[in-house]
Amino acid sequence: MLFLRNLALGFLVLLLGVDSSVAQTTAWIEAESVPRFGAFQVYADGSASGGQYLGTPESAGNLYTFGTATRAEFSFTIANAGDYVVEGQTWSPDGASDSFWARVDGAPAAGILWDTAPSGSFVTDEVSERGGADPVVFALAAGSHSVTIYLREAGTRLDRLRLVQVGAPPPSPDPQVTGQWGPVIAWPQVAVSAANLPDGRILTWSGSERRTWPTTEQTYSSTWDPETGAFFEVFHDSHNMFCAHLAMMADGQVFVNGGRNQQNMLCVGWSISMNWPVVASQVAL
Ligand SMILES: [Ca+2]
Ligand SMILES: [Ca+2]
Repeated sequence: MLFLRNLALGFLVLLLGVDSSVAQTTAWIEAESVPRFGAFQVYADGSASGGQYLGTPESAGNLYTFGTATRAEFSFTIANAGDYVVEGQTWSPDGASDSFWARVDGAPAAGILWDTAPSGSFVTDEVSERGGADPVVFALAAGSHSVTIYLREAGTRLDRLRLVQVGAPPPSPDPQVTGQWGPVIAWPQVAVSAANLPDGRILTWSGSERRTWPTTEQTYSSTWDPETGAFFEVFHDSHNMFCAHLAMMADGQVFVNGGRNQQNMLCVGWSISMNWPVVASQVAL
């Protein structure tokens, strides 16, 4: 297991940038700047963002059944798909001037009854639904979306709106913890066996040819240094180590037992001598 873990760590070196998902908040849109219809009017107020807000005179009356005649149309563009809330700055002067209707992308058909926060000044308040969610969360695709605010109670004031992404965006992976995939590496051979050497290099070898297998009694092997990306190749011409078994020895050498030979051999090498001396032969199969 230790060998396998070390081998995995040895390969987890690599580079490249990754996607980083960051919660998105759109810019505020001033209510006085969007297309308005019906009884909505622009009022001057030094405490409002931009010095103005959108409202209706009390003479406009209340609209306790949803209707579309008096409305203000906001348009937002978001780069990230995700869950969003609509954040507004509102002023609710009294208990009969503290609500709007709202819809996002024309839904729901009957409108959302948004009770705006009681206040004596402009405050931040997210679109909520009476008897329902507070705030209401909208699942939005990337792209353009409309938020439309409608008259419900005359005298309710709207300064500005924006979209705020909510929920936990996928965390950016920490390459120090998870590793990262890097570019494809042109390996010198089809690696049929591998060992993680004590100094961090990766030793691999093929059986017979580099990328084919005509059962010639030879082996192509190489080390790869993950710090430099450099390969060092050694060709061994008397022993095909395909399907051989390997073990890491206490002194850091790699011990290879067997392979494709009719007369199997024991090879040991690499850490010091950088070759594959045959140390013994086994009984013929
Ligand atoms: Ca009112
Ligand atoms: Ca404003």
